[in-house]
Amino acid sequence: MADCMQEWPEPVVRVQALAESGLAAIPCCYVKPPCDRPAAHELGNRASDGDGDGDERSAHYPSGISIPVVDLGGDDGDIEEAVAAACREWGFFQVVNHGVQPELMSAAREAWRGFFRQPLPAKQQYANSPRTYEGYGSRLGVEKGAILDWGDYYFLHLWPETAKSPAKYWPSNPGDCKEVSEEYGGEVVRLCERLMRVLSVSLGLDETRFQAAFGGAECGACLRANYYPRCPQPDLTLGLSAHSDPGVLTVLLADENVRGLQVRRGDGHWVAVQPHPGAFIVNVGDQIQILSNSMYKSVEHRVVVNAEEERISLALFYNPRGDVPISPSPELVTPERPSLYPPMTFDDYRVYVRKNGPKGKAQIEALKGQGAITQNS
Ligand SMILES: O=C(O)CCC(=O)C(=O)O
Repeated sequence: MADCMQEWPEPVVRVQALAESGLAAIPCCYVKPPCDRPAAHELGNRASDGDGDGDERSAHYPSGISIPVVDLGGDDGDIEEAVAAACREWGFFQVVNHGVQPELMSAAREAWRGFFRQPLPAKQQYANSPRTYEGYGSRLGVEKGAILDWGDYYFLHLWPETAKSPAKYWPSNPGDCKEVSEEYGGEVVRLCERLMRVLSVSLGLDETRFQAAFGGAECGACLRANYYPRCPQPDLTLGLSAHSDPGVLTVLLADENVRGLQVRRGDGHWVAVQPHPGAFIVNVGDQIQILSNSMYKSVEHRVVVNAEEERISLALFYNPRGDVPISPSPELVTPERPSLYPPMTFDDYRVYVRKNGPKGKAQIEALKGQGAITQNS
């Protein structure tokens, strides 16, 4: 792996520590250029009260639109149709009746909330490096002088067993953090496997096609617990810059009380996601865009922060096996729709993305019609 991935290019500052120091103005390394800042009307932070009366919407959803909710308890044909429509129109959808117990979802969220609530020294022992990202982190990408995001995170490999992060990377506090995260990860991986079948069929392919192309039972899963502290100037920064996810699918457990996730529409406008109570938010990653030959596209998303409340989210990234070359599925390549992407492995793609940090969709777009990415790219 390239040398610049051994260490962070600048001393790492914990955003939570900055926020808790009570500063009134954020340091300039968090101030985004005006074109990347959220608009004032996008900064309302309360999630739905769940009564469905839409009162929360009127203030923050100027166009009254929202990402689709798919009921996985319904008929297979209806589910495939709804997922296909959501992938074509949004690249994002929420799922309900997904089979993961609400108690397990809450336990996972609370375990990670418990981790971030510890004093700084207890967390610092897990400080991560850009070599594997495993552990406690506060930046993505190794570009010196980059404008940073207003958030800390914890990153771990969950699956397969052979790739699981070694014991030293798992927090010992809260005491149940590892056990709960593993159980939660196992359930969400099962959900991803089901969604793989739905996605395959929705594109007219055999139901096993996607899973097989991404490495069968050797597909990987990683967990990122995101922690966005209160921010005194939320209009100047972002909790997480615009990016698409490099892997196959992301299953997000959003904060039950505080909103922040926004999805970019085709017209360039950002739409705030209102998490549906008990749902997971699912989005298509770059590898599905590649395998589907751009029939389904990964979509840019970002996180806005706020001055009143901290926010936590758990993102489970479902990824291909690292060493399998991935390219458009032959069934989806035609003379009218030639193959858009060269074969590349996820291991190579991930190094490329990690080196550069969140860059909207620039990374996947840069691949179109080019030679394969190598670790030196
Ligand atoms: O915190 C969120 O709502 C989104 C997190 C996300 O996009 C990510 O972890 O890649």
